Amino acid sequence: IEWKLPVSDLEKFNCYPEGAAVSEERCRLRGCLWEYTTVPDVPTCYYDTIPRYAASNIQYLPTGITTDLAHLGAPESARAAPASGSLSAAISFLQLSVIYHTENMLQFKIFDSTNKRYEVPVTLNTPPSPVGSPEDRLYDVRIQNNPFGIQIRRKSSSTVIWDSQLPGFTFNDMFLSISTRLPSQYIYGFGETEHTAFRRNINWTTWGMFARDEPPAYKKNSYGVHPYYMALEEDGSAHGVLLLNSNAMDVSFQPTPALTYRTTGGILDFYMVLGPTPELVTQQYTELIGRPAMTPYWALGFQLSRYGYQNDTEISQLYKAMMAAQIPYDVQHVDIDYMDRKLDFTLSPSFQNLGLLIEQMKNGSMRFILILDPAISGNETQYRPFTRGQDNNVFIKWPNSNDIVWGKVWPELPNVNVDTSLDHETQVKLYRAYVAFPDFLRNSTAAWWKMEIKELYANSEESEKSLKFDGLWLDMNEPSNFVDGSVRGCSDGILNDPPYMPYLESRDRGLSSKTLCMESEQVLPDGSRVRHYDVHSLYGWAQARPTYEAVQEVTGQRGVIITRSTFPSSGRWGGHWLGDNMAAWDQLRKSIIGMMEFSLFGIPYTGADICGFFGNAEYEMCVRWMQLGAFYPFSRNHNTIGTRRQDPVAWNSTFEMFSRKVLQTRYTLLPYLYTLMHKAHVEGSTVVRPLLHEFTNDNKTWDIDCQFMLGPALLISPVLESNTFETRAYFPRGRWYDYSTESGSVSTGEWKILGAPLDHINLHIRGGYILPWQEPAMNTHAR
Ligand code: MIG
Repeated sequence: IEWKLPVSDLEKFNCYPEGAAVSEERCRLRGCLWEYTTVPDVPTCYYDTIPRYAASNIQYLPTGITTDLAHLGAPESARAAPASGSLSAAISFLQLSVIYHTENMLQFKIFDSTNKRYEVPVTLNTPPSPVGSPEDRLYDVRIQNNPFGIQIRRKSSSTVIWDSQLPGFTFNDMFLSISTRLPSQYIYGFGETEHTAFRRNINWTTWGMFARDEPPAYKKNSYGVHPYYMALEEDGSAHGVLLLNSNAMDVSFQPTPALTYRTTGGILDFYMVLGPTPELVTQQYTELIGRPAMTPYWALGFQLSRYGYQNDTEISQLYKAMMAAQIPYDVQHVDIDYMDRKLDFTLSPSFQNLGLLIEQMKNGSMRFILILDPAISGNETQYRPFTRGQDNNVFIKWPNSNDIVWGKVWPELPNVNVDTSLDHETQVKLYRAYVAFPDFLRNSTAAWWKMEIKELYANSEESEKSLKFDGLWLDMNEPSNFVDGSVRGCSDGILNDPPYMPYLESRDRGLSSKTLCMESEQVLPDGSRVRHYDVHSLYGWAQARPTYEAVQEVTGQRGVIITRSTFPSSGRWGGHWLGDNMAAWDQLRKSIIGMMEFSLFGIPYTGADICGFFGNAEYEMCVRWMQLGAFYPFSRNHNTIGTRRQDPVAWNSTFEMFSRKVLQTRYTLLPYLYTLMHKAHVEGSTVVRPLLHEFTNDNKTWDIDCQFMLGPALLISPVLESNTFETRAYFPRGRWYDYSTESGSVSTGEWKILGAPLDHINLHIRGGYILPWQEPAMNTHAR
C-alpha cells in the first residue's frame, strides 16, 4: 500500500481541461488522479507528479543551455486503453534550447528534435549571437531533471520568476501544455479580451486566444491574439513573458499562484524580458517585437466616423457643422457605405462626389481615412481586384487544390434589392456574394494588394473616382466570415474540432466558426505551405504591413493605418481601435483597461469608439466619454448604422461647448502627445501609461485602472459613472498641479475627492516636468 499525503487544492493542475465530459473513469484512464472537491473551480481530475519526460544531456554553455527530453511512455494507469483519453499523440523526443540573447532578455524553446513542426513566421529582433557578459545578466537558469522543469531566477533578489517543475507538462502533436509558478498575484496582459480590471483575476480563471470577430465581452476571445503578460514581483521588479505561438490556445490561472498554457499546435517558444521596471519591460519587449510606427501629427487630431452615412453630402454637412461650431477636428473616416455593394475598391452611386469632397476638405487641411475589408467578391465578371488577384494567385485555396475557399462577408451580389429589415442570416443567404480571402502571407498578395490600393488612390481610368485618402482602416481581418468555414462547410474534422478545444467562443462550434476552414492552405514567402489552423491568428498581422507600406507609397507621406486583428509586432505598422463596444457607462472604464493592455502589447496608437458603437448614446454619457476620449491617442467618435447620431454637433450648443473645451485642451497638449508617440517609436516607452509604470514603489498603484497617465507627467482622472459630479482619484507621492487652476499641492500618496462638474475633466501635471504645448486651433495644420 502506498500512502500519499493529501494534495492541497492549490497544487492541483487540471488534467481534464475539456471540462464537461470529465468523470472519474475517464480521468483515471488518462492516468490522472481523481478527488471530489466542494471548492468551486478546483479541478477534480488532476495530474500526478510522475514525470512524463526525462531530461538528459543537460549542457550548460556560456550563452545558454541545451537539453534533450525523452517521453517516458504513457502513465501505467493509462496504458490499458491508450487511445481513450489521449489528446493526440505524444512527441517522443524533444529538445530544449535556452538562449541568453542579452543581459535582460532570454529565450527558451522546446521543440521536436526529429521533425520540424510549424513555427510562427514572425521575425523577432534578437541579436545574431548572444551579447552581454554573464555577470551582467539579470537572470540565471537551471534545468530540473526529475520531473523536468525550467527555473529562472532574478539574480538581484533571488526571486524565482519562472518555475515549470510542475505536473502536466505535455508535448503532443495537437495539445501542448506547460505550467509555471508565478512570483506574485500581480499579472497584467494576455489578449485580446475584455477584462474587468487591468490586473488579471487569478482565482481559477481561463482565457482563450484565437482571432475572432467577436465584440469584446468578458471572457470572450476577441479580434487579436497577444500571448504576453507582464508580472510584478513582490518587490516591484517587473518582467514580461511572450509565448510565440499562433495556434488556438488558452491560459489558466490558479491562486497557487500559477499559470498553465494550453495550445493546439506549434512549439513552445518563450521569450522573457527582465526590466526591471515595468516601463523597461515594455521597452525591451518592443525592442524584441519591433517598435511601434510613428504616427503623423494629424493622426493625433480628433476624428469622426460612423457606419451608416447615407451619402457624401451628409459628410459634407457634418464637416460644415463642425466648422461652424468651432470644434477641433482633423480626420474624417468613411466606413463601408462608400463602396458599391460593399465591394472593396469601388464607389457607391451615393458617394459619387466623395473624391471631390475629400479634395475640398483637404484644402481645409482635413485628412481622410477609408475602410477596407479583406474579402474580395468573386461573383463579378468585370471586377478587376478579383481578376487581377486570380492572375496573381493571391487567394486562399483548399489544400493541394486550385479551388478557392469561398466565404461570404459584406460584398453583395449584383442586381439585388437589399431588404435590410430581414435578419442577418437571411440577408447572408439571399444577398451576399461568394468572396475569396487574400493570403497576405504570400509575397504576391502584398504586391497585388498594393496595386489595388494605388488604383483606389489614383484611378487610372476615371480620375473623379480617385480617393485621396491619408490613412486606411482595416476591418474584418480575423478573418471574419459570415458562413462557418466556407460556403460548402469544411472537410477536416480533426483540424476544425481538435482533440483539445481551448476555452474559446467557438468551443461548441468548431474553430472554423465565423472564419475559414482550418485546413485551408496558405503559403509563406519561402514557398512552404501552412494550414490556416496554424496561421489563422496571423491574418490581420500579415495584412498590416503591405497596407501600411501602400499608404506610404501612394501618398508619399508618413500615413497611418488602424487594424482590428493584431498579433505581437503589429504595432510596427498600425494602431488599433478597441472594436465594437456599447454605448453604456461601464464601457468607459473598460476602454482605459483596453488601452493599458495595448500599451503593454506595443501598440500605443489606441482608443475606443467614443460614445459607443452599438446602441444609442445618451447625452451625459457621451459628454463624459468625449472628455475621456479627448485623451485617447486614437481619438475617434464612431457608431453603428441605425443608431442615433452622437458626434459633437448632434446634440445642443452646450454639448458643443463641452466638446470644444476638452478638445481644445487636447490640442493644447498635442506637442506633448506627439513627443510621447515619438518616444514610443524610438524607445518603445508607453503613451497611455498605467500609474504603476511611474510609481511602482507604491503598490497602491498596482490596481489602479480608473485613472491613467499620458507619459510620465499627465494624470487623467475621468468621471466614469452617471450622475456623478465628483471623482475619487489617487495621487501618488509628489507634487501635482491642477491643469485648470494651475494650483499645486503635495500628496503623500492619497485618495482625494475632486469636483467634476459636467464641463470638467480632472487633469493633473506632475511636479518637476515641463510639457511642450501650444495654442489650440481648429486642426493640427492651422496655426
Ligand atoms: O460587421 O464596417 O468593428 O467599426 O463600423 C461589422 C462596419 C463591420 C465592424 C467594425 C466597425 C465598422 C463595421 N464593421
